[in-house]
Amino acid sequence: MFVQPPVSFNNPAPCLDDKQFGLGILANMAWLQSHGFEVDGIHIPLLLHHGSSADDAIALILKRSPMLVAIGLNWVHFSRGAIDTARRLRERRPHLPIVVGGQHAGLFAEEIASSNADCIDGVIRGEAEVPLLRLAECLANGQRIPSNVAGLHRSRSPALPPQVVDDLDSLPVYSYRSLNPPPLQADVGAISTTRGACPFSCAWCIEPVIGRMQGRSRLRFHSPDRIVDQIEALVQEGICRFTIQDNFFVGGDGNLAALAEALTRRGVRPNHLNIFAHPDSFTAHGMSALARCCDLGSIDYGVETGSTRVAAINNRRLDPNEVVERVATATSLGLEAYSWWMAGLPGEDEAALGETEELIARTMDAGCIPRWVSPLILFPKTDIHLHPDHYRVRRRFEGFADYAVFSDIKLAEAVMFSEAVAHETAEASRDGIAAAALRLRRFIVSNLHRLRRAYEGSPRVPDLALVEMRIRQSFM
Ligand code: B12
Repeated sequence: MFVQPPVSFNNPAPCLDDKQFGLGILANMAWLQSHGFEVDGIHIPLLLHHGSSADDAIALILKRSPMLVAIGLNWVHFSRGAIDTARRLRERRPHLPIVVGGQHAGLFAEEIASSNADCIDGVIRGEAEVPLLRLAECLANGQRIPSNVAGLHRSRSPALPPQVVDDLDSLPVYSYRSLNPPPLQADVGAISTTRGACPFSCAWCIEPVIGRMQGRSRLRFHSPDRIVDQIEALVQEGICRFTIQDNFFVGGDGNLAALAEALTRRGVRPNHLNIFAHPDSFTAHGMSALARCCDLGSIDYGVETGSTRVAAINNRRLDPNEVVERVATATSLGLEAYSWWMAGLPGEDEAALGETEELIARTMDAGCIPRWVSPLILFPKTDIHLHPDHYRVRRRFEGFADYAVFSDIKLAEAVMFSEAVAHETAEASRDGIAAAALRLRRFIVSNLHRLRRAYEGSPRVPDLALVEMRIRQSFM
């Protein structure tokens, strides 16, 4: 039994989205199923959303008499809910084996396993197919949880390193029908195209670290045909809008053109294909392949900052003129281009914020739609967290318990986000960082006329009212 826990049973309006179906859970379910195990999955936030109580959710899990419960803790904000779900299950069924897994759990595996030994049998660090299969086989044979499962941290015993399935394409395709209740948006699905460490080393990002921690030191890509297999399987489930939000962009034009070719060759035409990218990931070659292979293509660009000085401090390549040129190319090819920005980066002072505003304005003039401004969440094991003095940063959060504050904060409180800002820079206090995010969001709203002007007379005008509503909601 796989469980997507709530953010917290006491926080009905969490600061970050709680309705996602984690691809990691779906992948593990497909894997165990392909090895002959019966799998079931409960998405507690959706059950609560549809009116069930916490007790109903726990009772529903137990009613299925699972042999093993695996609770997903992939994102920071589910911290308290994951542990609380385990505790409620343990109170009702003391001998039921319970493990926790997912990316966030992996970051703090020892701490979680040792502080919650009363309700959790272990925490899986890393990719979980191999350890889960081993656990399922042992439990099915009437054995107890063995002490030598790859990646499984138990209180007091040292863990073996994670073990992964080497051939990525041999993993079975996953289904959005495996978790219940079904997703709120029935026609949208995310596609997993890569696993392993990101080759870039942006100082704030955990992705170079997390891939290695999960047991895969290099970034590995699914083949284009395997990605189309996954898309085809989801089309059968009624999904027609797809998003690729992982490190696919690292493969640049080559991988994008190969995917577009495979889709066209196999007669699979998504209504919408969305891809997350760095501004320099794709040239006109890759972008036109994307535009041709689906009804609507879109690219979400993580631009993050407009300051070349701040980008350099944080080991991120940035050429503002190139950013404008790339987003302009995207929109001229009929793609929707979106931009994402951050506040609170080391080195970000008044002048840098001004440069970010300038780049936001220039990209809007080119038709690129700002999606969001997020204060940096400083995660452990990132270069900034490891070397705060070098970046002139003060860390506010260290362990699992500190980061669990993300479970408590409500959406309305997160508007200022200050409690959850995990660091301070030499240039900005945590209130200053929250204020900087707000300033950039306000700047976007007061410059929406630029977008209207950019789309004047254009045959395909994006829903600018929706754009405005999203940004306005973030500070009202
Ligand atoms: C794609 C993605 C998303 C997609 C989600 C798509 C989806 N439906 O899952 C989107 C864009 C929506 C997203 C959003 C967010 N994300 Co995100 N995301 C990723 C990304 C790039 C890939 C994850 C992925 O799907 N991998 C493919 C699957 C198959 O692998 P996997 O997740 O590693 O899963 C394996 C193991 O972790 C484990 N596992 C996973 N789940 C479970 C569950 C159980 C029960 C068990 C036993 C094991 C297990 O087994 C899996 C298979 O081996 C990662 C970074 C990365 N490169 O991995 C960030 C990442 C996980 N996200 C991150 C963050 C912070 C967020 C946001 C909070 C951002 C924000 N500020 O809003 C939101 C919140 C998500 C939400 N719940 O709303 C952080 C997590 C850090 C943390 N400690 O919390 C990461 C590491 C990125 C980063 N650079 O900071 N994300």
